[in-house]
Amino acid sequence: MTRLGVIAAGVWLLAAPAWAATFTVDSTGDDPDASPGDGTCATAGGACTLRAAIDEANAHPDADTIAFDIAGSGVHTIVPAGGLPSITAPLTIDGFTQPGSQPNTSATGAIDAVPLIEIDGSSSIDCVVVSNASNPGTVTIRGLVINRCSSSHIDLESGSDAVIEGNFIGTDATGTMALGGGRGSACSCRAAGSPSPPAGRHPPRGT
Ligand SMILES: [Ca+2]
Repeated sequence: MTRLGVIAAGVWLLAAPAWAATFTVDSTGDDPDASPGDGTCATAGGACTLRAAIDEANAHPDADTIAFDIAGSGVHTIVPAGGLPSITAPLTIDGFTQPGSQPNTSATGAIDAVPLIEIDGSSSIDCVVVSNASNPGTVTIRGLVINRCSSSHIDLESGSDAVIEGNFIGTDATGTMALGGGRGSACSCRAAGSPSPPAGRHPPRGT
């Protein structure tokens, strides 16, 4: 290899993306990961729950993905006990990866998105909390139905970098029925610096 080639290879190694993982949720359960940081999403029982996937992703500073492949048709509902772990590292949670789910394809008019992963926050205060200021990188939350959370459906802590797209927030999975939560508003998302969740309905948006 020429000297230039060696230099180029060295630059490539420095610029190569860090190892990123995909953790695939296969259970609507709520158990934590048995061993965060071992690179495998697995509860003590061997399942990969959303809680376990976030545990594992948080233990891994690279930009991971949480996908879904839960057996059975229809909407799959996850009911976290006491709220999910805050997301503290770059991460994409993509509910549209669940088989049968799809993002919205209609630019105008009727919404045809099919979200099949629901987070029922009846037992949560803040349902999804993004707090990755100390691990810079984007957190993307897409393709989820999030409802019934007593405070914020999505809480973006100070310094966090997030993309929120194609979710049904504060409604059922059809996007047509308000299910409450979010301090009484149909949708409640709190961004960094805002003293309280902005009230009002935010129409679901598919992408
Ligand atoms: Ca693990």
